[in-house]
Amino acid sequence: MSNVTVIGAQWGDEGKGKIVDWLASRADVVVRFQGGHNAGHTLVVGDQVYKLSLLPSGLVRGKMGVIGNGVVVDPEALLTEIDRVTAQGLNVTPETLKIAESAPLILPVHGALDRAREAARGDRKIGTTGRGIGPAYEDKVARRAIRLCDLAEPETLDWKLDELLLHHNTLLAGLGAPTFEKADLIAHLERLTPRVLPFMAPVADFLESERKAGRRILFEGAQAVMLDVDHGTYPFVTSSNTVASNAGTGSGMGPSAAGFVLGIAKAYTTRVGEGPFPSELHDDIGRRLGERGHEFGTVTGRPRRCGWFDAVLVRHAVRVGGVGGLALTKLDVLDGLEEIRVCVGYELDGEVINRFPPGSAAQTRIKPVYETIEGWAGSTKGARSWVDLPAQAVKYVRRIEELVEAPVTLLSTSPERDDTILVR
Ligand code: 2SA
Ligand code: MG
Repeated sequence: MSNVTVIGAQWGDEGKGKIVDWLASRADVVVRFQGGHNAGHTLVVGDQVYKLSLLPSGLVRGKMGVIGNGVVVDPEALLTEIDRVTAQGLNVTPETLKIAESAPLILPVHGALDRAREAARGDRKIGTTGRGIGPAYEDKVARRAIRLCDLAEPETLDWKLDELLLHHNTLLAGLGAPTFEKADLIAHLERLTPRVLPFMAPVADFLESERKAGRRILFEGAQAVMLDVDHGTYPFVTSSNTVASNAGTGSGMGPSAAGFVLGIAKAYTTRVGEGPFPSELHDDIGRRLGERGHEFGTVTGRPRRCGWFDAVLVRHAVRVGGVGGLALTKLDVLDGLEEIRVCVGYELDGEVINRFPPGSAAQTRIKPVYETIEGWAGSTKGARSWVDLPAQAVKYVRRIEELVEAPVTLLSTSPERDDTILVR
Protein backbone atom coordinates (compact mmCIF):
# COMPACT_ATOMS: atom_id res chain seq x y z
CA MET A 1 0.00 0.00 0.00
CA SER A 2 1.27 3.47 -0.84
CA ASN A 3 0.09 6.56 1.04
CA VAL A 4 -3.61 7.01 1.70
CA THR A 5 -5.51 10.20 2.51
CA VAL A 6 -8.87 10.04 4.23
CA ILE A 7 -11.22 13.01 3.84
CA GLY A 8 -14.86 13.67 4.67
CA ALA A 9 -17.08 13.88 1.58
CA GLN A 10 -20.04 15.65 3.23
CA TRP A 11 -20.18 18.10 6.18
CA GLY A 12 -18.15 16.06 8.65
CA ASP A 13 -18.91 13.28 11.11
CA GLU A 14 -19.02 10.68 8.34
CA GLY A 15 -17.15 8.21 10.54
CA LYS A 16 -13.59 9.12 9.51
CA GLY A 17 -12.28 8.08 12.92
CA LYS A 18 -13.31 4.47 12.52
CA ILE A 19 -12.03 4.21 8.94
CA VAL A 20 -8.72 5.86 9.81
CA ASP A 21 -8.41 3.42 12.69
CA TRP A 22 -9.10 0.52 10.34
CA LEU A 23 -6.46 1.77 7.89
CA ALA A 24 -3.98 2.70 10.65
CA SER A 25 -3.18 -0.93 11.29
CA ARG A 26 -1.76 -1.01 7.74
CA ALA A 27 0.17 2.27 8.04
CA ASP A 28 3.34 3.35 9.82
CA VAL A 29 2.67 7.05 10.40
CA VAL A 30 -0.64 8.90 10.78
CA VAL A 31 -0.60 12.62 9.92
CA ARG A 32 -3.08 15.41 10.67
CA PHE A 33 -2.64 18.18 8.06
CA GLN A 34 -5.42 20.73 8.76
CA GLY A 35 -8.04 21.80 11.28
CA GLY A 36 -7.50 21.75 15.01
CA HIS A 37 -9.37 20.63 18.10
CA ASN A 38 -12.64 21.40 16.33
CA ALA A 39 -12.47 17.86 14.92
CA GLY A 40 -14.10 15.02 16.79
CA HIS A 41 -13.03 11.50 15.90
CA THR A 42 -14.58 8.63 17.82
CA LEU A 43 -12.82 5.28 17.87
CA VAL A 44 -14.34 2.18 19.43
CA VAL A 45 -11.80 -0.49 20.34
CA GLY A 46 -13.31 -3.36 22.30
CA ASP A 47 -14.95 -1.77 25.34
CA GLN A 48 -12.85 1.40 25.13
CA VAL A 49 -14.18 4.52 23.41
CA TYR A 50 -11.54 7.09 22.46
CA LYS A 51 -12.66 10.59 21.56
CA LEU A 52 -9.87 12.45 19.79
CA SER A 53 -9.90 16.06 18.69
CA LEU A 54 -6.35 17.07 17.94
CA LEU A 55 -4.31 13.90 18.24
CA PRO A 56 -3.85 11.71 15.14
CA SER A 57 -5.99 8.59 15.47
CA GLY A 58 -3.08 6.24 14.75
CA LEU A 59 -1.84 6.73 18.32
CA VAL A 60 -4.63 4.40 19.44
CA ARG A 61 -2.93 1.62 17.43
CA GLY A 62 0.54 2.50 18.70
CA LYS A 63 1.47 4.16 15.39
CA MET A 64 3.60 7.27 15.07
CA GLY A 65 1.44 10.41 15.11
CA VAL A 66 2.32 13.66 13.35
CA ILE A 67 0.62 17.05 13.64
CA GLY A 68 1.61 18.99 10.52
CA ASN A 69 2.16 22.70 9.97
CA GLY A 70 -1.34 23.00 8.47
CA VAL A 71 -2.96 22.29 11.85
CA VAL A 72 -3.74 25.08 14.33
CA VAL A 73 -2.65 23.85 17.75
CA ASP A 74 -4.17 24.90 21.06
CA PRO A 75 -1.42 23.89 23.51
CA GLU A 76 -3.79 23.70 26.46
CA ALA A 77 -6.30 21.51 24.60
CA LEU A 78 -3.39 19.36 23.40
CA LEU A 79 -2.17 18.64 26.94
CA THR A 80 -5.69 18.01 28.25
CA GLU A 81 -6.27 15.49 25.48
CA ILE A 82 -2.90 13.82 26.03
CA ASP A 83 -3.71 13.46 29.75
CA ARG A 84 -7.14 12.02 28.98
CA VAL A 85 -5.95 9.36 26.54
CA THR A 86 -2.92 8.57 28.70
CA ALA A 87 -5.36 7.76 31.52
CA GLN A 88 -7.03 5.38 29.03
CA GLY A 89 -3.71 3.61 28.55
CA LEU A 90 -2.26 5.20 25.40
CA ASN A 91 1.42 6.05 25.11
CA VAL A 92 1.86 9.66 23.95
CA THR A 93 5.48 10.82 24.20
CA PRO A 94 7.87 12.78 21.97
CA GLU A 95 8.84 9.37 20.54
CA THR A 96 5.27 8.70 19.34
CA LEU A 97 3.99 12.24 18.59
CA LYS A 98 5.73 14.96 16.58
CA ILE A 99 4.36 18.47 16.05
CA ALA A 100 5.59 20.82 13.31
CA GLU A 101 7.72 23.76 14.42
CA SER A 102 5.73 26.12 12.21
CA ALA A 103 2.28 25.09 13.47
CA PRO A 104 0.33 28.25 14.43
CA LEU A 105 -0.94 28.29 18.01
CA ILE A 106 -4.48 28.88 19.22
CA LEU A 107 -4.40 31.14 22.30
CA PRO A 108 -7.27 32.17 24.60
CA VAL A 109 -7.72 35.38 22.53
CA HIS A 110 -8.75 33.29 19.52
CA GLY A 111 -11.55 31.42 21.26
CA ALA A 112 -12.77 34.66 22.84
CA LEU A 113 -12.88 36.41 19.46
CA ASP A 114 -14.56 33.42 17.78
CA ARG A 115 -17.35 33.38 20.41
CA ALA A 116 -17.76 37.16 20.60
CA ARG A 117 -18.15 37.35 16.83
CA GLU A 118 -20.65 34.53 16.71
CA ALA A 119 -22.72 36.22 19.43
CA ALA A 120 -22.60 39.52 17.50
CA ARG A 121 -23.72 37.83 14.27
CA GLY A 122 -26.99 36.69 15.84
CA ASP A 123 -29.14 34.98 13.20
CA ARG A 124 -26.28 35.06 10.71
CA LYS A 125 -23.91 33.08 12.88
CA ILE A 126 -21.79 30.34 11.26
CA GLY A 127 -22.35 27.87 14.08
CA THR A 128 -18.61 27.44 14.75
CA THR A 129 -17.30 25.15 17.46
CA GLY A 130 -16.13 28.27 19.33
CA ARG A 131 -12.60 26.88 19.55
CA GLY A 132 -10.85 29.84 17.93
CA ILE A 133 -10.13 28.01 14.67
CA GLY A 134 -11.12 30.86 12.32
CA PRO A 135 -9.22 33.64 14.17
CA ALA A 136 -6.10 31.44 14.43
CA TYR A 137 -6.05 30.79 10.66
CA GLU A 138 -6.69 34.48 10.02
CA ASP A 139 -3.59 35.32 12.07
CA LYS A 140 -1.52 32.81 10.11
CA VAL A 141 -2.47 34.34 6.77
CA ALA A 142 -2.07 37.86 8.19
CA ARG A 143 1.50 36.93 9.24
CA ARG A 144 1.02 37.63 12.92
CA ALA A 145 0.52 34.08 14.23
CA ILE A 146 2.51 32.82 17.16
CA ARG A 147 3.98 29.51 16.07
CA LEU A 148 5.10 26.56 18.11
CA CYS A 149 8.78 27.43 17.55
CA ASP A 150 8.21 30.87 19.10
CA LEU A 151 7.75 29.21 22.49
CA ALA A 152 11.47 28.44 22.43
CA GLU A 153 12.40 32.12 21.98
CA PRO A 154 11.04 34.38 24.74
CA GLU A 155 12.41 37.50 22.99
CA THR A 156 10.43 36.70 19.82
CA LEU A 157 7.33 35.82 21.78
CA ASP A 158 7.49 39.19 23.49
CA TRP A 159 7.17 41.39 20.39
CA LYS A 160 4.82 38.96 18.65
CA LEU A 161 2.42 39.12 21.57
CA ASP A 162 2.45 42.93 21.33
CA GLU A 163 1.44 42.74 17.67
CA LEU A 164 -1.16 40.08 18.33
CA LEU A 165 -2.79 41.96 21.18
CA LEU A 166 -2.82 45.26 19.33
CA HIS A 167 -4.97 43.56 16.71
CA HIS A 168 -7.14 41.33 18.91
CA ASN A 169 -7.84 43.75 21.74
CA THR A 170 -9.06 46.32 19.24
CA LEU A 171 -11.49 43.80 17.79
CA LEU A 172 -12.61 42.45 21.17
CA ALA A 173 -13.21 45.95 22.54
CA GLY A 174 -15.21 46.80 19.41
CA LEU A 175 -17.43 43.80 20.09
CA GLY A 176 -17.84 44.79 23.74
CA ALA A 177 -15.90 41.71 24.91
CA PRO A 178 -13.20 41.67 27.62
CA THR A 179 -9.66 42.35 26.37
CA PHE A 180 -6.47 40.45 27.27
CA GLU A 181 -3.32 41.40 29.23
CA LYS A 182 0.06 40.44 27.84
CA ALA A 183 1.29 39.29 31.25
CA ASP A 184 -1.60 36.82 31.52
CA LEU A 185 -0.86 35.34 28.10
CA ILE A 186 2.83 35.02 28.95
CA ALA A 187 1.93 33.25 32.21
CA HIS A 188 -0.46 30.96 30.29
CA LEU A 189 2.26 30.02 27.81
CA GLU A 190 5.01 29.69 30.42
CA ARG A 191 2.86 27.16 32.25
CA LEU A 192 2.34 25.04 29.10
CA THR A 193 5.69 25.42 27.32
CA PRO A 194 7.76 22.88 29.33
CA ARG A 195 5.32 20.09 28.44
CA VAL A 196 4.51 21.14 24.87
CA LEU A 197 7.95 21.99 23.45
CA PRO A 198 9.38 18.46 23.71
CA PHE A 199 6.86 17.40 21.03
CA MET A 200 8.21 19.97 18.55
CA ALA A 201 10.08 18.34 15.66
CA PRO A 202 11.25 19.05 12.09
CA VAL A 203 8.21 17.26 10.73
CA ALA A 204 8.88 17.80 7.02
CA ASP A 205 12.36 16.28 7.34
CA PHE A 206 11.02 13.43 9.42
CA LEU A 207 8.31 12.61 6.86
CA GLU A 208 10.81 12.77 4.02
CA SER A 209 13.03 10.22 5.75
CA GLU A 210 10.00 8.01 6.42
CA ARG A 211 9.05 8.24 2.75
CA LYS A 212 12.56 7.30 1.67
CA ALA A 213 12.51 4.36 4.03
CA GLY A 214 9.36 3.11 2.30
CA ARG A 215 7.08 3.70 5.27
CA ARG A 216 3.37 4.04 4.64
CA ILE A 217 1.86 7.39 5.55
CA LEU A 218 -1.82 7.84 6.30
CA PHE A 219 -3.19 11.39 6.16
CA GLU A 220 -6.15 11.92 8.44
CA GLY A 221 -8.46 14.69 7.23
CA ALA A 222 -10.74 16.54 9.64
CA GLN A 223 -14.12 18.16 8.84
CA ALA A 224 -15.02 17.59 5.19
CA VAL A 225 -15.06 18.90 1.62
CA MET A 226 -18.36 20.76 2.06
CA LEU A 227 -16.66 22.64 4.93
CA ASP A 228 -13.55 23.46 2.83
CA VAL A 229 -12.82 27.20 2.82
CA ASP A 230 -12.55 27.22 -1.00
CA HIS A 231 -14.83 24.41 -2.13
CA GLY A 232 -17.49 24.19 0.58
CA THR A 233 -20.72 26.02 1.32
CA TYR A 234 -18.92 29.33 1.97
CA PRO A 235 -19.23 31.24 4.30
CA PHE A 236 -20.65 28.34 6.32
CA VAL A 237 -17.34 26.50 6.29
CA THR A 238 -14.30 26.01 8.48
CA SER A 239 -11.16 28.06 7.82
CA SER A 240 -8.89 25.41 6.32
CA ASN A 241 -8.60 23.42 3.10
CA THR A 242 -10.03 20.02 3.88
CA VAL A 243 -9.39 18.54 0.43
CA ALA A 244 -6.66 15.96 -0.10
CA SER A 245 -4.45 18.42 -2.03
CA ASN A 246 -3.72 20.02 1.33
CA ALA A 247 -2.11 16.83 2.68
CA GLY A 248 1.16 17.89 1.02
CA THR A 249 1.04 21.58 1.95
CA GLY A 250 -0.17 20.92 5.48
CA SER A 251 2.62 18.47 6.27
CA GLY A 252 5.58 19.74 4.25
CA MET A 253 5.49 16.98 1.66
CA GLY A 254 5.11 17.46 -2.08
CA PRO A 255 1.92 17.30 -4.16
CA SER A 256 2.08 13.55 -4.67
CA ALA A 257 2.06 12.86 -0.92
CA ALA A 258 -1.68 12.20 -0.71
CA GLY A 259 -1.57 8.89 -2.60
CA PHE A 260 -4.94 7.15 -2.81
CA VAL A 261 -7.76 9.41 -1.63
CA LEU A 262 -10.56 7.73 0.26
CA GLY A 263 -13.66 9.87 0.74
CA ILE A 264 -15.93 9.00 3.65
CA ALA A 265 -19.68 9.48 3.27
CA LYS A 266 -22.63 8.49 5.39
CA ALA A 267 -25.48 6.63 3.71
CA TYR A 268 -27.55 9.72 4.53
CA THR A 269 -26.49 13.31 5.34
CA THR A 270 -25.89 15.26 8.54
CA ARG A 271 -24.70 18.74 9.30
CA VAL A 272 -23.83 20.45 12.58
CA GLY A 273 -23.79 24.23 12.62
CA GLU A 274 -25.63 26.65 10.37
CA GLY A 275 -25.72 26.91 6.59
CA PRO A 276 -27.57 25.48 3.60
CA PHE A 277 -28.65 21.81 3.67
CA PRO A 278 -31.02 21.11 0.75
CA SER A 279 -32.02 17.54 1.69
CA GLU A 280 -32.57 18.28 5.40
CA LEU A 281 -35.60 16.55 6.96
CA HIS A 282 -37.69 18.25 9.64
CA ASP A 283 -40.05 15.29 10.04
CA ASP A 284 -40.21 11.93 11.84
CA ILE A 285 -37.75 10.36 9.41
CA GLY A 286 -35.20 13.07 10.17
CA ARG A 287 -35.67 12.49 13.90
CA ARG A 288 -35.39 8.74 13.40
CA LEU A 289 -32.09 9.11 11.53
CA GLY A 290 -30.77 11.31 14.36
CA GLU A 291 -31.82 8.84 17.06
CA ARG A 292 -30.69 5.67 15.33
CA GLY A 293 -27.46 7.28 14.16
CA HIS A 294 -26.70 8.91 17.57
CA GLU A 295 -26.17 12.18 15.78
CA PHE A 296 -24.60 14.47 18.36
CA GLY A 297 -21.34 16.42 17.94
CA THR A 298 -18.31 14.73 19.50
CA VAL A 299 -16.72 18.03 20.54
CA THR A 300 -19.68 20.19 21.47
CA GLY A 301 -22.51 17.66 21.96
CA ARG A 302 -24.70 19.65 19.56
CA PRO A 303 -27.49 17.66 17.87
CA ARG A 304 -26.76 17.21 14.17
CA ARG A 305 -29.28 18.12 11.47
CA CYS A 306 -30.25 15.03 9.42
CA GLY A 307 -31.50 14.40 5.89
CA TRP A 308 -31.35 12.19 2.80
CA PHE A 309 -28.15 11.38 0.91
CA ASP A 310 -27.29 14.26 -1.41
CA ALA A 311 -25.58 12.80 -4.47
CA VAL A 312 -24.99 16.24 -6.03
CA LEU A 313 -22.85 17.36 -3.09
CA VAL A 314 -20.94 14.11 -2.77
CA ARG A 315 -20.18 14.13 -6.53
CA HIS A 316 -18.77 17.65 -6.08
CA ALA A 317 -16.68 16.39 -3.14
CA VAL A 318 -15.41 13.48 -5.24
CA ARG A 319 -14.32 15.85 -7.99
CA VAL A 320 -12.67 18.66 -6.04
CA GLY A 321 -11.38 16.33 -3.33
CA GLY A 322 -9.65 13.99 -5.76
CA VAL A 323 -11.52 11.02 -4.29
CA GLY A 324 -10.59 7.65 -5.83
CA GLY A 325 -12.99 5.57 -3.76
CA LEU A 326 -15.67 6.03 -1.15
CA ALA A 327 -16.17 4.44 2.23
CA LEU A 328 -19.89 4.39 2.92
CA THR A 329 -20.78 4.38 6.61
CA LYS A 330 -23.88 3.92 8.79
CA LEU A 331 -25.89 2.04 6.18
CA ASP A 332 -27.63 0.23 9.08
CA VAL A 333 -29.31 3.50 10.15
CA LEU A 334 -31.50 3.13 7.03
CA ASP A 335 -32.52 -0.45 7.95
CA GLY A 336 -36.30 -0.95 8.00
CA LEU A 337 -37.25 2.18 6.04
CA GLU A 338 -39.93 1.42 3.46
CA GLU A 339 -38.44 3.79 0.96
CA ILE A 340 -35.28 5.81 0.77
CA ARG A 341 -34.69 9.02 -1.12
CA VAL A 342 -31.58 10.31 -2.77
CA CYS A 343 -31.17 13.91 -3.86
CA VAL A 344 -30.13 13.89 -7.54
CA GLY A 345 -30.51 17.58 -8.46
CA TYR A 346 -32.10 20.83 -7.37
CA GLU A 347 -34.96 22.91 -8.66
CA LEU A 348 -34.07 26.58 -8.88
CA ASP A 349 -36.81 28.99 -9.96
CA GLY A 350 -38.59 26.29 -11.99
CA GLU A 351 -35.45 24.88 -13.60
CA VAL A 352 -33.64 21.67 -12.64
CA ILE A 353 -29.90 22.09 -12.05
CA ASN A 354 -27.32 19.41 -11.28
CA ARG A 355 -24.88 21.47 -9.24
CA PHE A 356 -25.03 23.50 -6.04
CA PRO A 357 -25.46 27.20 -6.98
CA PRO A 358 -22.67 29.56 -5.80
CA GLY A 359 -24.82 32.47 -4.61
CA SER A 360 -26.18 32.59 -1.05
CA ALA A 361 -29.65 33.78 -2.09
CA ALA A 362 -30.00 31.07 -4.76
CA GLN A 363 -28.85 28.48 -2.22
CA THR A 364 -31.80 29.28 0.03
CA ARG A 365 -34.28 29.03 -2.88
CA ILE A 366 -33.28 25.61 -4.23
CA LYS A 367 -35.50 22.58 -3.62
CA PRO A 368 -34.12 19.04 -3.74
CA VAL A 369 -35.12 16.75 -6.60
CA TYR A 370 -35.39 13.19 -5.29
CA GLU A 371 -35.13 9.72 -6.70
CA THR A 372 -36.97 7.15 -4.58
CA ILE A 373 -35.44 3.75 -3.95
CA GLU A 374 -37.18 0.81 -2.29
CA GLY A 375 -35.88 0.12 1.24
CA TRP A 376 -35.01 -3.24 2.83
CA ALA A 377 -36.55 -5.17 5.70
CA GLY A 378 -33.48 -7.10 6.89
CA SER A 379 -30.62 -5.80 8.98
CA THR A 380 -27.27 -4.63 7.66
CA LYS A 381 -25.91 -3.95 11.14
CA GLY A 382 -22.65 -5.71 11.77
CA ALA A 383 -22.60 -7.33 8.30
CA ARG A 384 -19.06 -8.48 7.50
CA SER A 385 -19.42 -9.54 3.93
CA TRP A 386 -21.18 -8.36 0.81
CA VAL A 387 -23.35 -11.51 0.67
CA ASP A 388 -24.75 -10.76 4.16
CA LEU A 389 -26.49 -7.66 2.81
CA PRO A 390 -30.13 -7.55 1.71
CA ALA A 391 -30.36 -7.29 -2.10
CA GLN A 392 -32.00 -3.87 -1.91
CA ALA A 393 -29.17 -2.53 0.24
CA VAL A 394 -26.71 -3.63 -2.43
CA LYS A 395 -28.85 -1.85 -5.04
CA TYR A 396 -28.80 1.34 -2.97
CA VAL A 397 -24.99 1.24 -2.76
CA ARG A 398 -24.67 0.59 -6.50
CA ARG A 399 -26.97 3.51 -7.32
CA ILE A 400 -24.92 5.84 -5.13
CA GLU A 401 -21.75 4.78 -6.97
CA GLU A 402 -23.33 5.70 -10.30
CA LEU A 403 -24.60 9.05 -9.08
CA VAL A 404 -21.42 10.23 -7.38
CA GLU A 405 -19.11 8.82 -10.05
CA ALA A 406 -16.85 6.93 -7.65
CA PRO A 407 -16.70 3.30 -6.54
CA VAL A 408 -17.64 2.34 -2.99
CA THR A 409 -14.49 0.57 -1.83
CA LEU A 410 -15.37 0.15 1.84
CA LEU A 411 -18.64 -0.33 3.66
CA SER A 412 -18.91 0.20 7.39
CA THR A 413 -21.83 -1.48 9.13
CA SER A 414 -21.28 -0.56 12.79
CA PRO A 415 -18.85 1.51 14.90
CA GLU A 416 -16.87 -1.70 15.57
CA ARG A 417 -13.64 -1.89 13.67
CA ASP A 418 -14.21 -5.41 12.37
CA ASP A 419 -17.65 -4.60 10.98
CA THR A 420 -16.11 -3.27 7.79
CA ILE A 421 -16.57 -4.76 4.34
CA LEU A 422 -13.83 -4.37 1.78
CA VAL A 423 -15.86 -4.16 -1.41
CA ARG A 424 -13.00 -4.11 -3.90
P1 2SA B 1 -15.10 26.09 13.06
O1 2SA B 1 -15.20 25.89 14.56
O2 2SA B 1 -14.70 27.49 12.69
O3 2SA B 1 -14.29 25.05 12.38
O4 2SA B 1 -16.61 25.94 12.53
C1 2SA B 1 -16.94 26.28 11.20
C2 2SA B 1 -17.92 25.29 10.58
O5 2SA B 1 -17.31 23.99 10.53
C3 2SA B 1 -18.12 23.06 11.19
N1 2SA B 1 -17.32 22.06 11.90
C4 2SA B 1 -17.69 20.81 12.07
N2 2SA B 1 -18.72 20.10 11.56
C5 2SA B 1 -18.83 18.81 11.96
N3 2SA B 1 -18.03 18.21 12.88
C6 2SA B 1 -16.99 18.91 13.39
N4 2SA B 1 -16.31 18.48 14.46
C7 2SA B 1 -17.03 18.05 15.70
C8 2SA B 1 -17.44 16.59 15.56
C9 2SA B 1 -18.23 18.99 15.89
C10 2SA B 1 -18.90 19.05 17.23
O6 2SA B 1 -16.70 15.89 14.87
O7 2SA B 1 -18.43 16.13 16.08
O8 2SA B 1 -18.58 18.36 18.19
O9 2SA B 1 -19.83 19.89 17.34
C11 2SA B 1 -16.76 20.24 12.97
N5 2SA B 1 -15.82 21.14 13.26
C12 2SA B 1 -16.18 22.28 12.59
C13 2SA B 1 -18.92 23.88 12.21
O10 2SA B 1 -20.09 23.21 12.64
C14 2SA B 1 -19.21 25.12 11.41
O11 2SA B 1 -20.29 24.88 10.52
MG1 MG C 1 -16.63 14.31 13.96
